[in-house]
Amino acid sequence: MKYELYYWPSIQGRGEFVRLALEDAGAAYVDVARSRRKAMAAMLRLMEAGTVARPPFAPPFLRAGDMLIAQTANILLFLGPRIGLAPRRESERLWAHQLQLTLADLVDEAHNVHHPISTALYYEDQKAEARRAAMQFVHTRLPKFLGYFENVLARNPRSEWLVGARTTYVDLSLFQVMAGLAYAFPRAMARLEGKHRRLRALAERVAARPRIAAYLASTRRLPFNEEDVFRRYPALDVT
Ligand SMILES: N[C@@H](CCC(=O)N[C@@H](CS)C(=O)NCC(=O)O)C(=O)O
Repeated sequence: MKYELYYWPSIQGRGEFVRLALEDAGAAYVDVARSRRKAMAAMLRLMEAGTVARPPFAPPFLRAGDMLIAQTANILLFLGPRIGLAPRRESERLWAHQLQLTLADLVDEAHNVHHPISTALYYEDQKAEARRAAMQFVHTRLPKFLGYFENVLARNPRSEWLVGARTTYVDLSLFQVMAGLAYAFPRAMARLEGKHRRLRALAERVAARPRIAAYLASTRRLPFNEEDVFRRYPALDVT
């Protein structure tokens, strides 16, 4: 099976969670919008109701044979077992999905710090509100989410991964969230460092996995930037 990943070509964004799973598995895939001219138009067409029976609302989405699947956590729920990155038992699969959805909540909250009023406005049009949102996020929500995932790691009796005995797509996503947060909130993350020993160790183990290490060193891994979900605005890295 050759997968087609549809995502905006110039940012890591939410597409990166899918990309990391495909890369770690060594799966055959095409990053459509980065692969050829006019691919963006094809991607946008797929989102228009009327062209396909089940149009996605937003990227990322994945074409697998005749299926077109959107929503990051949903894509990973589908891909995980097919590429060897999901647990076998149903209860553990649901647990992995639950954790992935919680990570999606964290990603949304991190994004909404720079877009607290609306995604449809520029950051520059909502700077004052963004500063207020940053205070709440950095002091309350970020420690709560990270504490939760640290605790999940501490409670897994079977391994140092999040779910069961082996690496799953959720571990790869947690690595990506930690990398994004360290980029966007370097001071806040440095302050919290001592409290999340297991999270940091997990992120290091993921980064050292041979296919992930090769991917991170390649040109396929775009740098973080200020068009992306995680953005470095010093005014929002509050103390
Ligand atoms: N809940 C969706 C969110 C998808 C999403 O927000 N995609 C962004 C890029 S990362 C987008 O292009 N949104 C366009 C829009 O919301 O109009 C997911 O997790 O995949």
